[in-house]
Amino acid sequence: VRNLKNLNELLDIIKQALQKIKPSDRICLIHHDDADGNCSAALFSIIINKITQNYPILFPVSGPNNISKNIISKLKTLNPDYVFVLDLSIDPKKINIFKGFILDHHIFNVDEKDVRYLNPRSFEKEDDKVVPTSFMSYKIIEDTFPEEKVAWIAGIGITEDHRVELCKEVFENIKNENSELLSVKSINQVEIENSIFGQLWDMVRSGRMIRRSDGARTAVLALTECKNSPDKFINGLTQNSFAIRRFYEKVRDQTQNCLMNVENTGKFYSKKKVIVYEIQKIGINALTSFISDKIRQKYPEYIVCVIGKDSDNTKKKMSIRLEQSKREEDLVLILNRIKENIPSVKGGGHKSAIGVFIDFDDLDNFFKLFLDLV
Ligand SMILES: [Mn+2]
Repeated sequence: VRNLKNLNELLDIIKQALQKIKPSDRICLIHHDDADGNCSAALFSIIINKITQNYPILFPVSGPNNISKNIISKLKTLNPDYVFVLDLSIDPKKINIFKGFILDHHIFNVDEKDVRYLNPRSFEKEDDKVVPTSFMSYKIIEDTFPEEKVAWIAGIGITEDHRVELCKEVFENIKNENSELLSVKSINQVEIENSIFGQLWDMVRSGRMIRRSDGARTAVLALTECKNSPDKFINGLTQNSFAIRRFYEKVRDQTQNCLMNVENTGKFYSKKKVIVYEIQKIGINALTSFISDKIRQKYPEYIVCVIGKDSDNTKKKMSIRLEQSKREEDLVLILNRIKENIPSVKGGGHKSAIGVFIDFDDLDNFFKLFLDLV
């Protein structure tokens, strides 16, 4: 973590690091498998291809603790010249045998002295003003290779991370580069989610939902393949985007029933405006997070809690969402208060979106406290 003054300084450090890459260098990218991480990986793939004429080798992972021994040993075998990590708050020590950096925007717990870990939170303390990784990746490509019209890729990651207003300039660029994609009256989170960018977000995350890390990799390859023609991505007209289009349709079809059930089987707490909904397991990953986003879009006045159905019934995964323009609560603050009272509760996230892991037996207590704190 460096003592950075502002975003420009952070971006300059990355640009300088990228300038050292030689055309013959081999590069690996470890990235978060959500839409922000996938879009960041696609943007870096485009940058690296410009420099080396080759694409990096991709390692999508589902979280900072999921960089397995298997991945590290694969990296050792590949022996790349650089390893770059995107959108994950991992300890730089884990990859210190390689040259490279970690570009992240999550709340971090990393050795303060390690200069290879770059995070805008080191100079920006206000959560709402912390930019997503795909925004930073885009700023680098915009400065270094302005001929690449790839604002639309960054727009997808920014939409997922709820930073549309903060990163308005990217959507202004999309208007200029691909006017057919943006017909919204004003650029704000709700309108963008309801535009084609809502569908693009679903397409990019459908990869990991159907095929886990292989699917996330397919999403990155599809974005990279279609960098100059988002219409090809949307319609699945290249090899990888064709696969993504099929994953997307599968997710759409399989979640439809689930979403129609909310009105009948969800618990609506009308005084506090909270919905609690438990889903049945269907063979899709990251389902609670997807379903909770969808319910939030349908009931923006409500705080939405979605409980997943696990194979063993001792632990539960939950996704909780709220619409920032309608609700004042800070879900991270609420979660921290609950953690003080119920030790089995784990998880974290952003003000408007958290993931929670909890012992099944503590579930009732959790919601008693949660409703009190709302
Ligand atoms: Mn992110």
